[in-house]
Amino acid sequence: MASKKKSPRESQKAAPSATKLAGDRGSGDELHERAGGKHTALTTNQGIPVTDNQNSLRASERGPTLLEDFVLREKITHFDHERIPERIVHARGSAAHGYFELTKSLAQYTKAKILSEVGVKTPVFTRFSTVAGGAGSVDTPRDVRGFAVKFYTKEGNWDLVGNNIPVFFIQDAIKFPDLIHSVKMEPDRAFPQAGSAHDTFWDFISLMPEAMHMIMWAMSDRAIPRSLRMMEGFGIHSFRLVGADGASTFVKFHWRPKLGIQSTVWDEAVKLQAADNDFHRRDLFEAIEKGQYPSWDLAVQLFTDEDAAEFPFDHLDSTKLIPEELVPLTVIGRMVLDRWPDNFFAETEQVAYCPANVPPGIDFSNDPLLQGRLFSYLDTQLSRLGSPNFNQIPINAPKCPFANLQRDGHMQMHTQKGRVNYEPSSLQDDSPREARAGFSSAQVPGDDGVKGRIRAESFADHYSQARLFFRSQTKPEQAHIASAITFELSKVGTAHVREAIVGHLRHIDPDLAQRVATGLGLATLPQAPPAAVQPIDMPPSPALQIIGKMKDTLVGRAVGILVDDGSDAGTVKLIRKAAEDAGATVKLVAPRIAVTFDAGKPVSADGQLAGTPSTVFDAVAIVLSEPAGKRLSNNASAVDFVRDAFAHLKAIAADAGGQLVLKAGKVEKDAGVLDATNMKSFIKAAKTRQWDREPAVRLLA
Ligand code: HDE
Repeated sequence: MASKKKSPRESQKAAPSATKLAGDRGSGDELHERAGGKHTALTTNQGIPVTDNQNSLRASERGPTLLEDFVLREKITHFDHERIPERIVHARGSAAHGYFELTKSLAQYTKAKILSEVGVKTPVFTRFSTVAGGAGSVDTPRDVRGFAVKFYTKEGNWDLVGNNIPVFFIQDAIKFPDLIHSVKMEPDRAFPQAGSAHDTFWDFISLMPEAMHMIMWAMSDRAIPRSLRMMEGFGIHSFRLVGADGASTFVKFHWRPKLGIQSTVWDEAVKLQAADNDFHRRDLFEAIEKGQYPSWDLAVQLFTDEDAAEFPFDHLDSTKLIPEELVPLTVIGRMVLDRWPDNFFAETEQVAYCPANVPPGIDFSNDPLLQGRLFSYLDTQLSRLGSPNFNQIPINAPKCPFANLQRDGHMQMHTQKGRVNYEPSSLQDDSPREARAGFSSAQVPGDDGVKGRIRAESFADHYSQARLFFRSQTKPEQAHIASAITFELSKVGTAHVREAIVGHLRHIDPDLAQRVATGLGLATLPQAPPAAVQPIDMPPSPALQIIGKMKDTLVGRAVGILVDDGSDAGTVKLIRKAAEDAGATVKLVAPRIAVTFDAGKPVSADGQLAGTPSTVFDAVAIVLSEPAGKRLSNNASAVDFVRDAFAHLKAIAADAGGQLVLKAGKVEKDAGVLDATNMKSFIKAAKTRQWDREPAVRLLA
């Protein structure tokens, strides 16, 4: 140790005298040498070369710092202003660059080039987010996920700002601030962070029957996704596709993940919050780094005004979806995310989406929720990014030519030349003029109704689609919904709020209401509130399930193998090969990061057991020598590793040593607990979850 060369910072701490310090400090000396002379010179923002970035300018050896020190002042002032306001909603997010490629033209419906030029690759920037938590909150709470895509089209930016759930809590934008206030941390106590399981949220919901359909989704496993790569996305509102003649067709947009849709189970989601705050962000980053580019199909539902008139609900009401059994989905293209941002702040933080950004050929519907959004996003960017010139930030700027006569403002980045800054004008040949062809609104006749704060009669049915969703689920999914509502209401201290929610559930499904009432220990079923419209039974839609739609694949999933000194190298190799052949990533977990297998070969593990629980994998294998098996049977992390994998319904393979840990974890043999040599069955089991096991491992409502 004594002979080890110290870093400049270490030398400074240890330096006994200022004379020594002076000798050490020159960044021109040791730091430059280490840099091998390849680094650019450090300068201030004014370009003045900085020769000492370690010591501020002082009046004397031990005297005060001088105000004159512009290097220090500039550096600290900039640092003091590094943060901008986080988004009021969707503050925590992760994003990636990629492209969209159209595979089927919609030219007969729209003049939008992006939807009619097959084979053209359009750059995109896609940001996924949670809604309620702050920017520093965790990735895996129960929450809706944002799914926002900015297409840099030839005709201007198109932002499809959607969610991973096809409906929303409220019908009218005027309620949005109240909804968000209720779900965010309570204003007096400032908790809970990033969670809906508290009184104010459920109080608001109990008074908002229109939220019941969305509540079914938010309490389903859709709100605890396994990966951002395994989420569906929805534009939610109806939009219009507009042809050159102004005629229009309604459209709903859907993203379908190529890896299939997959979620976690609740206990796993809770434990993931402890295991890895950045679970989803890391997963997206690692997949892109490995070249396993996440990708989605873009599909549309197209329908006319006449079709819409036949629906047993109003499609302009964002609390309703159009079952795909009623209007089928047509896949029209795919999105591939293949590049991680170079800088989180410059891109992911500063990107400004806005549903009002649509190219010619796409237009809005009269959905009152969408109409409010058309105002909100531009407005919020002004306070978040601080200047009307936020569109000049590279991530927000269109990649097609753009020109107008908007001028000046804070942080204007362009030197706008010429004498003419108005239109019409006749003084300058190259000043921008109205385009001959460009954005034009759909030709839709206005109605002569009476102005007023009105809700259409057709928005009055609040329960039929909640019932449709619940009754379309598999048994385990129904149990998860009932359990999630029971859990959330158990966190609500106000009895009348809990009872009011159970009252609403009676309109959705009496059995669901009874299960939640029993879970809450209610002696009698509370009254159902009066319903403006009696709910109807719609044909079940299996497309609303997760379990029924999971893909039979291990691609994009992860298998963890618990090993230790003496593990059988052959067995590990066999499992690795089987899992990798099926498309999975394999990671070794061990009590120490360096282990030696039976063949005497040193191996580095990918994760240390104490910090790598089985929650971060989709299936696990335990390969241990007998002595290691005995040793780890007394290790809480190892026992939790297998017990959690079992409780989270994952496939488990174990050899003889591994069986000892299974025994310690009271893991019983079942169709998903297999011998380490039975790779065919293990891989088959790993592709799904062992739903039949669930009643044996947890009490569900
Ligand atoms: Fe948003 N929403 N929202 N929202 N929203 C924002 O814009 C708003 C709604 C959605 O990754 C804000 O830039 C209102 C529905 C996403 O940067 C803000 C209403 C859907 C994102 C805003 C809604 C969304 C936002 C906050 C009720 C699904 C994150 C920061 C009418 C279709 C985008 C910002 C990103 C962000 C307002 C409802 C999706 C305040 C007023 C419905 C994915 O403008």
